[in-house]
Amino acid sequence: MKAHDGIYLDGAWRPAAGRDVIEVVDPADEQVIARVPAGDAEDVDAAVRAARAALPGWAATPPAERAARLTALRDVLARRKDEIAETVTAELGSPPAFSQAVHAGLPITVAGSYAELAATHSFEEKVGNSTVLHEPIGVVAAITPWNYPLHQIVAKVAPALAAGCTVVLKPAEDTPLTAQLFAEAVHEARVPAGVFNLVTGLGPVAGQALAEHPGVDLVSFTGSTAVGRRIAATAGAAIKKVALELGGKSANVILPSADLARAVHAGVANVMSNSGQTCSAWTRMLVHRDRYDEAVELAATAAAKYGDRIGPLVNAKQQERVRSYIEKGLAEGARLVAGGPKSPRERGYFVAPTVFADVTPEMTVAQEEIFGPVLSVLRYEDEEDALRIANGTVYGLAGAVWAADEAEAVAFARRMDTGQVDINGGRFNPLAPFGGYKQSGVGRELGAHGLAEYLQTKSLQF
Ligand code: TXE
Repeated sequence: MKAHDGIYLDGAWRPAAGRDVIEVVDPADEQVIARVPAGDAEDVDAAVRAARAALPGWAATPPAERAARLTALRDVLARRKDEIAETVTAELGSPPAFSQAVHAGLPITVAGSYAELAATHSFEEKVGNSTVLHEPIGVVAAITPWNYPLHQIVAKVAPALAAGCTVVLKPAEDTPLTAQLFAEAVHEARVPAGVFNLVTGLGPVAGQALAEHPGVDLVSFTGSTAVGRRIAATAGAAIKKVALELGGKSANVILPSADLARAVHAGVANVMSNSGQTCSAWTRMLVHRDRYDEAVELAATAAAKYGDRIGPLVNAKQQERVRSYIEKGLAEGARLVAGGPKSPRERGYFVAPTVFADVTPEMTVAQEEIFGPVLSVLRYEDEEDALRIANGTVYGLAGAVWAADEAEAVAFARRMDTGQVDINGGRFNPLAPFGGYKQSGVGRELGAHGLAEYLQTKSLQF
């Protein structure tokens, strides 16, 4: 695959100071498909300097002009959609149709929503005898994961640019090619030099140097809870703002009145999509004991049908991690009704769509984020029990409630400790805030709430 052998710095591709390279692997066949530079602390420093130098000019650029650059960016992403989808499929392994619709499609919508918000948002408001200014927070460090390679980038960079911030992006080492395509798109959209910079590199080297850099005003991170905790601790000591989007263990609560088949099918599809590598995935299905056996049978049949339709996991480490969680589920007494620990193929990092029944709330597979195509089906006695189970993890990112009566589902959703709940299926809304309660994170992405993360307020008193 085509790749740049440099980093995107101050408006051009330049050689990296770091000598190491990252080998990009196609997870479907384990072949190396490209090599990109592994930037080091010196590269990060150069990128932060470029972002800092560009900050005053970009912050002072009228929002309408920032909106025009974001509209141009959206248009480039739309024009290069096929190429983006092919690149995501090559380095993440996702099926082509899913790459087209979601990996390449969603970022166009999100970039477009921020083009509109930049043009319409009030960056100034009157409060009594004061004028409150919403000013860019400054230089943003964006550290992103591989699971939705372009979406994760756009969900940070688009609001940052809309707000008037400048950015240094350190994408995941597994999916740097999509990040390079994004840098090309930013360049084509004529975003001024230094406003956006890309340093590909390893998490503990480039990522850490970026998160710790004194020239960064906000660290926006999406990834594991372990790394998020570390970034928050470092930023806390430096009194620096963070936005963290971490793991999840979301509950799909099927109330007794719900259309069971519909809820179970949607629940299985949600978990298997992107091979389970979705932080908001409804990995715990909660079913009333009277309908439990029927639900388990429906879920097992639905999962078996996925068979070959799901892609591999992103790398060998994730495959091994998911496999060991499946082993743990078996060891702790959960009943396997679909899939299992054995890889369905000789080559590639595949895991079979897996469903566990007789899962109890305290089991590891019901508590920890697995990040693979593994669904746990749990039984509840009554609504209070369902609520206790739904709220009984350290996470609170997303969830779902199903009921015959929408008001009944909403009443339950209000009592859930989680950042987003789909009512009877729900539909994606790029303007609705997304983010976690409890250990699922700090801050929100998307829409005006996402934009607010990149702004700070100043009051002028008259
Ligand atoms: O995450 P990491 P990994 C969860 C999911 C998954 C697990 C491990 O459960 O199984 O995390 O995935 C950068 N300083 N999620 O190992 O390491 C890294 O280079 C600064 C949930 O891939 O957290 C990458 O760019 N940065 C999730 C990013 O952090 C560091 C998405 C994420 O990688 C760093 C992905 C350091 N010391 C994984 N170490 C979600 N919330 O959507 C690594 N990085």
